[in-house]
Amino acid sequence: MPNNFILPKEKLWSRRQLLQLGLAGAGVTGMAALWQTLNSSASLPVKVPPLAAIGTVPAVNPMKLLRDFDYGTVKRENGRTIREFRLTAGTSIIQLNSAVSYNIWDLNGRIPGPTLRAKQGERVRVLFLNQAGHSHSLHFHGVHPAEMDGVRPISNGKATIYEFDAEPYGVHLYHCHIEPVTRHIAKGLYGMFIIDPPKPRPNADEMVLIMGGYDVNDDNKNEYYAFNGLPHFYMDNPIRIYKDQLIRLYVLNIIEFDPAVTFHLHANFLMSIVMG
Ligand SMILES: [Cu+2]
Repeated sequence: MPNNFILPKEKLWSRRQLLQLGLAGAGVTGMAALWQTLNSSASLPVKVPPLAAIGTVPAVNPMKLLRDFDYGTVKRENGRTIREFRLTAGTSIIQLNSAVSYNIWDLNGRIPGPTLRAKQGERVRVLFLNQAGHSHSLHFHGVHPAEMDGVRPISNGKATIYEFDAEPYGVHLYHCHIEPVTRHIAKGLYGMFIIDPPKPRPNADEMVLIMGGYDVNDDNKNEYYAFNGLPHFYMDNPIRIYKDQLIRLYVLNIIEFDPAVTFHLHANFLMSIVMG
């Protein structure tokens, strides 16, 4: 199995960058643990197959991304809950197969970017640092003020804050909005943004499946297609689940250059909830 992130980078926010955003020294009151506490009444615990069961794979890989949710950090400001995320755009080389590597733009060293997760009505704050050598931005689908639409370019080396209320609940997308948008998305600057409903859904083994494409010869056609960043990964590494347990798939199609694709599951019963 090749290392699919040949140039992994630990992107750290310096105190200087946080000072620029006026955020140095802000107190963190909790993270995923608080989220779990808030949702502790959902229902029975869910069993998830251990990652070790899939053998030797890179540190960042589609199997890990499958059940990886970024709940950010929770802060209280002026009596209001703020859920804060940090996203850094960078560059990496991804090994698409044994013969083809491809220069990508990544978010927090991965493709797709982190699956951000908030609850409807919370205040969402996204700190965006661009270290990808080109102007980029983050545009969130959903409802937010025009000035938070993420169309304004953020130059290389600069940072900005996007802040808005998490509305409405459902499965959303975020991506870079710099022209040509198709190219900026196809090279990796995208991710899923889940807003959970006020009343939690029943506990389930939840998984993220993001469909993407790679146009490696710049002909505006995709040569490779992937779930969660890497072509054919799940063909060689089947997704394991437990019998008689509710499964919830969050599915997103971010394939550029193709008008439509389908998602087909080989199973007897599937309930589909189409969002946006
Ligand atoms: Cu971009």
